[in-house]
Amino acid sequence: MKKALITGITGQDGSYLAELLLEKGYEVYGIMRRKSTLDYGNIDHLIGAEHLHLIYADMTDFVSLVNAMRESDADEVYNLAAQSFVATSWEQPLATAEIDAVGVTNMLEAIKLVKPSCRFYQASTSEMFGLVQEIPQKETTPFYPRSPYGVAKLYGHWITKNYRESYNMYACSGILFNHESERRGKEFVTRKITDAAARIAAGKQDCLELGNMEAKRDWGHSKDYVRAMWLMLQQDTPDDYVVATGETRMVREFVDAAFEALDIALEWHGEGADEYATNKANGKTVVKVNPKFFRPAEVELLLGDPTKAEKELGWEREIDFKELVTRMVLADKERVSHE
Ligand code: NAP
Ligand code: F7E
Repeated sequence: MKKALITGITGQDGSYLAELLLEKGYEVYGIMRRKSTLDYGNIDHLIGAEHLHLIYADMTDFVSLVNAMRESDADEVYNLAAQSFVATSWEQPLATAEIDAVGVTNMLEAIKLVKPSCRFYQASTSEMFGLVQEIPQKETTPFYPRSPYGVAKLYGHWITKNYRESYNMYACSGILFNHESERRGKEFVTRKITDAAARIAAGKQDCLELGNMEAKRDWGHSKDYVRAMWLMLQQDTPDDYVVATGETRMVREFVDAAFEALDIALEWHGEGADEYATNKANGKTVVKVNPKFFRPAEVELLLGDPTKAEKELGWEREIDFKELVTRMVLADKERVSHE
C-alpha cells in the first residue's frame, strides 16, 4: 500500500486529492493546522475513513514537517498548503512568503532528511505568468508575477526545480491555471458569484458587488486537476507541466453564465467603475462594480496551453466550463435553500 502525505488537505484541492488517493488504495496522511475550534474544512465528510490519518503541522514549522514525514513514511508528498488568496497577499506579504515560499524549502528539507526517495509535487500557479509575456502560456513562457503571492510561488517553483537538479530528488511542479468547484472558498470570484446568484434568486440578497469585470481567466474543475497532480508523480522522470483548459473567459462572462443557470437573464450598463447589470425580467440592479475589489496590480489575461500534460501524462479534463458553472450554482442553490 502506497503512502501519501498531503499538505493543505483541508482545502479545495486537498479534499479532492484525498478522495482520489483513497480510491486508489493509498494510506493517506494529511497535515492540518491547530485552530481554536476543531475544523476539518473540506474533508469533514472523510473523517473516520479507515485509511485517512491527520497530523498537526504547519508549513512554517520545519520540526513539525520532519515529524509528519517520520509519522507517515510517505512515498509521495503533495505540497498544496498555501496562503492562496491573491488579494490577501498584499495585506500579509510576509506570512504569504513564509508559507508559500520558505514553507516549500521546509518541506523539501524534511523529505531530504527523512526519506529522500519520496516523490514531491509542488502546487505552482499560473499567477507566476502575471503580466503575460506570451499567449497562450506554456512551460517555457517567461514568468512575470504581479502580486506577493505570485512572487512567493515563483520561489517555491524554482526551489523545487533546484532540489531536483541539486539532489536528484523526484520533484515536480504543476503550473495549474485557475480551478474551481463547489468547495471553492467564497472569497474567490467564481464562488462569490455562484453563492450570490443563488442568494439573489432566492430573494435572500439584493446585489453582488465585484471588482475588475474585464479580467480573463482559464477556469477548470479541481476534480480534473488533482488527477494531473497524481499523474505527475507516476512518471519515469520528474518534470514540470502546465494544467489548463485552453479557454479563457472574462469575469463578466462567468457572471452571465451563473445567472443563466438560474434562468435569470442580465442586461449590462455603463463601464469601468460605473458598470452594473440589471435583471431583464424586473429591471432590478443585481450586479455592480465596487472599486474596493480592484487590486494594486492585476493579472489581466491567463490562457494556458495544456498540450504537454495531455501528450506526456495522458491527462484529459472531463468537466467543461458550462458544467463547472452549473455544478457550482446548483450546489449553492441547494445550500441556500436550507439557510
Ligand atoms: P485552499 O482551498 O486555499 O487550501 C489551502 C490549504 O493550505 C488549506 O488546507 C489551508 O489550511 C492550508 N494552509 C494554509 N496555510 C498553512 C500553513 N501555514 N500550514 C499548513 N497548512 C496551511 O487552496 P486550493 O485552491 O485548494 O489550492 C491548493 C494549492 O494550489 C495552493 O498551494 C494554491 O496556492 C495552489 N493553486 C491553486 C489554484 C486554484 O485555482 N485553486 C491554482 C494554482 C495553484 P486551513 O484549512 O487551516 O486554512
Ligand atoms: O480572482 C477578479 C480578480 O480571486 C480572479 C487562486 O486560486 O487562481 C486564483 O487566483 C479574477 C481576478 O482568483 C472580484 O481581480 C473581480 O482578476 O478568483 P480570484 P485569482 O486571483 O485568479 C490562481 C491560479 C491561484 O494560484 C490562486 O491561488 O477575478 N475579480 N471581482 C475578483 N476577484 C475576487 N476574488 N473578488 C471580486 O469581487
